[in-house]
Amino acid sequence: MKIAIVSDMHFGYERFYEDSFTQAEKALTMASGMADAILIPGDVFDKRFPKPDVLAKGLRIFKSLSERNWTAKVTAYRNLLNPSERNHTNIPVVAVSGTHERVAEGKENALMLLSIAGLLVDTSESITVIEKDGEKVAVFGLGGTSEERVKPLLEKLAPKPVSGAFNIFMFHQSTYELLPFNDEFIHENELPDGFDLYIDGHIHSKVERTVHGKPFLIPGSTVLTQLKDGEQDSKGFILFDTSTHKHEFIPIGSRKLYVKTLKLEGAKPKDIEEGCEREMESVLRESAEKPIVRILLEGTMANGFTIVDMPVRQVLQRYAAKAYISIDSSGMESAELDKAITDVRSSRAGNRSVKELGMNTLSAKLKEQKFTGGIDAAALFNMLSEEGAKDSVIKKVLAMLLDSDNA
Ligand SMILES: [Mn+2]
Repeated sequence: MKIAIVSDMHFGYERFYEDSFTQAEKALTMASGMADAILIPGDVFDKRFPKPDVLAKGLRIFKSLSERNWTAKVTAYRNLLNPSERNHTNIPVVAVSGTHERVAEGKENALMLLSIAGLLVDTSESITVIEKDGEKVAVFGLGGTSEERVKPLLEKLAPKPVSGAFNIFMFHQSTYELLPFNDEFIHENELPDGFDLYIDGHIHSKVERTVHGKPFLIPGSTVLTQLKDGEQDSKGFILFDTSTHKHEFIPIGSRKLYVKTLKLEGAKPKDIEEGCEREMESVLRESAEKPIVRILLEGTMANGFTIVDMPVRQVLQRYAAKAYISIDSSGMESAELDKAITDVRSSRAGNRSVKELGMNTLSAKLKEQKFTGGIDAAALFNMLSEEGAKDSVIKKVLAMLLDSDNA
């Protein structure tokens, strides 16, 4: 059987709202033409409570997917936490919920809506068997959950391969080996043993590894969510063949990302503007579709200029219609800014600015209250903030304020 793995579609993702639907639809349509079954390891929806517009668009995409001519069928389903739960379709589109769909325990999530509508089988904490021409593929699913729940849940569910089937373990978590900075993440050798293939979601870029000597595959998201170097390749899905145990990545031709680093020394605002324009023009020459561009500014500003003088807004406005452009100026240093930071840090300057701030706030508040008493804000502030200001002083000031109110 040929299995397509399509993950992390994030329907309704705000930054690239349309892409979240069109690119997922492209992946699912291509996958349905190449595979006997489609497996989805989580995050179909971007938000826990998707808006009706997002739900409707998602329903339409899965509705047309369900109407394709599927020869493979789901022939068995068993929910291990809730034995009375059943599947609502035999269409071989099988998913688990992701961390973005997670709701309180015992509540129904957005993915379940697709399942109840009979458009896919939700195999979270369940086993689903797909059959075609006598060949069986069993999918054990674990929905995305908080890291500390993974191991106890696996102990409770005790996932076991189904005999006579090609067994897949599908989940939606980080593993310690992929992100080795959090010891709570499950280690790959703690994943249940005895499966023929491990499929994971959650990670938005493609991963190809082995677990217990078997392939461990993550296709990555179908929509771009991280505008960083290394994300310039097209998004896509994985096609796995259960007879050869081989897989390939199928790119979908997603919207292109360009990450450009602009190195500048002693730069004036004009240099930055011209540099950004040069990069933008070269990107726009080679991209047919509105591209995603991230420009990283690195280096130093000319003397007398700070980050505030950078013409970032002008460049963003000029290209807003032609590209999804963002500029990261955190790599720029300026002598002026360094001096300003030193000034703020020195206690004398720091005290003075805090006092000024306090006085301005008091003055604004008094104006707001239409205070017209015969004392100015500065004098009042000094009386109140005087070291060891006594209750009697505060009472006097209050009385004065009340008097002026009554006047
Ligand atoms: Mn995700």
